[in-house]
Amino acid sequence: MESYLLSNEQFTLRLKQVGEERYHDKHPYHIAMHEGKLAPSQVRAWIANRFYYQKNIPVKDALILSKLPSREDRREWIQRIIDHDGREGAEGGIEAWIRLGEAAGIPREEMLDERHVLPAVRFAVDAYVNFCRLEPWPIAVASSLTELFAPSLVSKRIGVFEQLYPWIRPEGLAYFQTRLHQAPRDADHGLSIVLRECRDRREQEQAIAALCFKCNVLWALLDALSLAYPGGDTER
Ligand code: AHQ
Repeated sequence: MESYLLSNEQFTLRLKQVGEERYHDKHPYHIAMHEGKLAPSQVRAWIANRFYYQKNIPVKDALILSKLPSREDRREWIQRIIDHDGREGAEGGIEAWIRLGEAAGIPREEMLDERHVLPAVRFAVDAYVNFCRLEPWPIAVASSLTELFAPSLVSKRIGVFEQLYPWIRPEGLAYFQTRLHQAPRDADHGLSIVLRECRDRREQEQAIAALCFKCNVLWALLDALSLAYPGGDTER
């Protein structure tokens, strides 16, 4: 493997290439979703399973927060936890995702008791949380950089749900609207940390591998759903 340090531009390009090759917008389940081909049961399964991912985001962010050495980085990073857990007067993303479930006909208790969460989804999400628990903090931050690719996917998804899944009450889409400004803000901060902290080629390659790992986490979640909820156009 080459050992020279990548420039910031080269490093950023390598990170973005990971998304171009492996981000979950290219998974057959998402492609079928975007073509309006998912049955309500498949959409509800996606919402109920993704809830397990969403509720663990502030947990993994708290694990990363505990390792950030600078006050400046902690002051920015803590906002991610508040975005999901909410605060007095602002319910937060976890509550908004529960409301997405209710808007799609999934009772709140069925979201909260995780009865629909598939074993492989649990394993993939738990692997992500443990990755952030155990890896050096710049590498854990690098695994969040799938957010570089999220805004275009989420903005497309809003239109898809409005037009192709009108049976989902529109107020359920509020979560996705908030991500349109939260994700770019988070991605900018995460990328600045990774570019600043990965000071040799080995660390740069570790950060790129961390982003591949995270793409695999998101991909595995949809693989599990494809297996458990086949039919329609999610056949691989
Ligand atoms: O709603 C999402 C979210 O809050 C986050 C946090 C971030 C991270 O720190 O890993 N990743 C992420 C993502 C969210 N939504 C996913 C989607 O498809 O709606 C995309 C996912 C991501 O791209 O990592």
